[in-house]
Amino acid sequence: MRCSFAAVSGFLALIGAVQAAPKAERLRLPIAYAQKLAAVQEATAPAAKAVVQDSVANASQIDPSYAPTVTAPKDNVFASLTNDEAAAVIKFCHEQDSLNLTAAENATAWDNQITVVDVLMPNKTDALAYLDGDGDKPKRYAVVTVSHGASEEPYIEFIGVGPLPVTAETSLVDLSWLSTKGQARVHKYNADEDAWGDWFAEIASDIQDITKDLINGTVTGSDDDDFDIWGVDPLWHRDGRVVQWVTFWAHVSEDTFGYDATTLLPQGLFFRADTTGREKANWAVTGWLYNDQFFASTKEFRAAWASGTLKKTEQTNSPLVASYEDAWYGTDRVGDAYPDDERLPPVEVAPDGQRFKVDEDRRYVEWMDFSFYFTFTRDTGLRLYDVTYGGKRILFELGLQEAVAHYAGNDPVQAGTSYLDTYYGFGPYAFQLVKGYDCPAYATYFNATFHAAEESKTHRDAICVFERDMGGPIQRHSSGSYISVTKDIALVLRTVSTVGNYDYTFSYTFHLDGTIETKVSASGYIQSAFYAGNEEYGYQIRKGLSGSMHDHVLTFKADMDIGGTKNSVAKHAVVPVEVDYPWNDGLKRNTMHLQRSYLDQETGFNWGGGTHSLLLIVNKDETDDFGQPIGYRIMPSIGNGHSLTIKDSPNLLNSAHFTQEHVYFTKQKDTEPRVANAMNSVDPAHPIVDFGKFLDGESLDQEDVVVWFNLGMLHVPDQTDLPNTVQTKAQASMLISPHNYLPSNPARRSRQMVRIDYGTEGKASKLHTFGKKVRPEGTIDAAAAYPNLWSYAGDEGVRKFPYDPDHPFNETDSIA
Ligand SMILES: *[C@@H]1O[C@H](CO)[C@@H](O)[C@H](O)[C@H]1NC(C)=O
Ligand SMILES: *[C@@H]1O[C@H](CO)[C@@H](O)[C@H](O)[C@H]1NC(C)=O
Ligand SMILES: *[C@@H]1O[C@H](CO)[C@@H](O)[C@H](O)[C@H]1NC(C)=O
Ligand SMILES: *[C@@H]1O[C@H](CO)[C@@H](O)[C@H](O)[C@H]1NC(C)=O
Ligand SMILES: *[C@@H]1O[C@H](CO)[C@@H](O)[C@H](O)[C@H]1NC(C)=O
Ligand SMILES: *[C@@H]1O[C@H](CO)[C@@H](O)[C@H](O)[C@H]1NC(C)=O
Ligand SMILES: *[C@@H]1O[C@H](CO)[C@@H](O)[C@H](O)[C@H]1NC(C)=O
Ligand SMILES: [Cu+2]
Repeated sequence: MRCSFAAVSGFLALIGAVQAAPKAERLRLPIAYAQKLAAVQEATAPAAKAVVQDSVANASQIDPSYAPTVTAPKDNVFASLTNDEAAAVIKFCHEQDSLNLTAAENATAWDNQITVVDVLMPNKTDALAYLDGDGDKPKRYAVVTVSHGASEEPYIEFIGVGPLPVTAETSLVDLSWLSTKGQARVHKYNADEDAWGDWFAEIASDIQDITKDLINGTVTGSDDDDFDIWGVDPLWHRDGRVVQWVTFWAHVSEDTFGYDATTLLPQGLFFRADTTGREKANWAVTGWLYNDQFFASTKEFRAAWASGTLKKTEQTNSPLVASYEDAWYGTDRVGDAYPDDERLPPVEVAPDGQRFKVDEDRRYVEWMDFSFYFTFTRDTGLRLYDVTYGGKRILFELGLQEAVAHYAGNDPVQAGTSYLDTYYGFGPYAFQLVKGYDCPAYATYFNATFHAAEESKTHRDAICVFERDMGGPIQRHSSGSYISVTKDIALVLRTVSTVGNYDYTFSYTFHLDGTIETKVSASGYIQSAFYAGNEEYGYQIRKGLSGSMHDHVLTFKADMDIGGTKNSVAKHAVVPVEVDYPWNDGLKRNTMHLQRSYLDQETGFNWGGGTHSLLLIVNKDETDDFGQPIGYRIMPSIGNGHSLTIKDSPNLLNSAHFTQEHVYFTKQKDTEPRVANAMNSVDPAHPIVDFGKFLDGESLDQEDVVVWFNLGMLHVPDQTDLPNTVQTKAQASMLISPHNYLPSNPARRSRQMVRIDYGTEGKASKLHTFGKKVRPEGTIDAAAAYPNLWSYAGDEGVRKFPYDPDHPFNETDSIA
């Protein structure tokens, strides 16, 4: 029932309750927040009485150039290595005889070389001492990835270099403490990748007559080959042998419009290569597969083809098209135009400038009651540190850990494919964002730099941060006499990485109610399969083509600190029960209960079909007014958490034990900073980091809890995945949200609300605008909303060895 009197008096009662809010000491809650709340009450109280017009002088004049800066309270101790630091580290390594390095520029597979240089994140203990107290700034270290190719047993090793800057104190530092196997190195089973490529071309060249007949093209090792040959990742390890299945993919050349569509053009011809050891003489082709017919040698395959007993497939998957419009794998616009589509659609603008503060050098942002530092790494791209809300840390660290794409199929290449994408890295592929498309034109953009193969590469404007209107209210209520509504204004930090065929957009969104959303959306080209007998592994999406189904699992680390580092994991389950109440005359009632318990020790958790359990990171020692522990809830938002469908993957072995449940909770340890190592896929049986070893039954009772949550999607492509997957369906997100943490909804502090009183006269009687600018005066620059995209410039490279900062080396061919 809508009773206007009751609604109004309820509203006034609410104001009264807030004005009587307890003092900060009693709240035992974000003190800064409580203080600010008190201040806001003063500011808003008159508004609630009868302010019809703005209280801010000349408030309607807009200022699009407003862009406040701030000095971060501390240095960013998580910052990426600078170009100078990377150069100094590389030079230092070249001076160490023990490493026997060859300059990356000249190195072959049989030399030792530096592949990556990155910052070694400071231990949390040291970082907190600095951030929270008088502790010294943690010493800065680099982690150097060295590929030891100069032996029969090639390996990749991670070595620390520090402290930085390089001085006489600097030395090589053992990093075995970062490894669950006690050794920061893996056997480099793919050391001879380049040689394999040449050898595959020889194999294919030997059967040119057959490929011409079966798949209408040839490979001879020349630049205009019709096919690319590649296959499983990771490699298979069986009985001491290293085995890989590879297949033919049509090479899309300039003639065929140059689209990056190779993964849509599998040809259905496979061979098995045994590449054990480093001598080509010992490598062998041990099988061919075509149209579900297996042959144990090239000789047998040729004999079957020559004798005509080979059953040929009816299907083809040819890239050849008659005209531009026929390029079905092309992404350019085709088809009848939508009505009115030549006109401009609505566009996001920031009429009154930037409402958040940035310390550009320290990569630090303050918005409303939030603050955070961010950084960028080669392996995982964008990462957030020391995220505070109301002046208190809620997250020490938030960011991607690993991304798995696990395929399946009746052919060995699909069956054998389980990408661990940090091997390729999210940093190298975090390309420049397209202003006005990836992020609003008005966003604040940051460069992203990584150091690989002794070169520093900078992606211009690869990270964006912007405030946005989420397009609807965060709060509203209407009664018979008034309506109150608050805009959902949020801050977004975003980056996009195109790892091979897929484009992953990562967005961290901060909301006025204290919630942080972590979201990933996927687009790009699917990796498809040749359609032959594989209807159990996906849909046919075109002649000769299967949308090979697969799971995406993207694992994030959320090192939460709620009211300090001592936290517990509460599980509040809502369960159906039958209850006999004193008032029910002996007739038991079916109902539900909130059952409170704790997850006592390190564990994984699965939300199952419905989110009937609330998972909370709480602090038992910090309670609200009612004695309940303060906490933050972690809850799936889009999607419902994700885990790999395939159990005990024969491809991933010990390298991805973090993919079996939706979320894991472990006790924070300086020795367990990451769920995986970027080289886990090189030797999945013996990875540097096996997450399974993190789960060793330690107590989570008032300990420093780390949450590892999985976002993902089961991807069963259908025809609308052609030519590129659409993000509408391919996305997932997780919320971290205050739960018994604040005395009321803090979005109420926002001026971006309105209350409209209307009575019985059929018109508005009062407008409450709460001190914000209304009916703005000024000009919004339309051109600023539509930036000149000719400024899109791509990457910049700076060679690091030898290093001459004044003469940047500008090779941009290969950025990975
Ligand atoms: C309001 O702002 C405009 C533009 O900045 C300025 O010209 C004008 O003098 C201001 N008016 C007052 C009353 O401050
Ligand atoms: C690479 O080799 C060439 C030819 O030997 C030499 O001139 C050059 O200095 C080497 N580059 C580096 C960085 O050592
Ligand atoms: C150093 O590496 C080179 C190849 O770059 C190799 O020939 C040589 O044997 C290595 N030296 C030592 C001492 O391992
Ligand atoms: C085979 O390739 C040739 C060009 O090399 C092309 O003209 C022809 O259409 C192709 N056939 C099929 C079935 O794709
Ligand atoms: C971003 O990178 C470009 C290219 O290296 C450089 O010109 C520009 O100064 C960089 N911007 C900042 C803010 O560092
Ligand atoms: C970080 O912590 C690990 C494990 O306790 C320790 O071995 C390592 O020396 C620490 N690193 C630094 C730079 O203090
Ligand atoms: C790249 O470097 C070469 C050689 O130093 C120079 O001639 C050329 O102008 C540079 N190109 C750009 C785009 O800076
Ligand atoms: Cu997919």
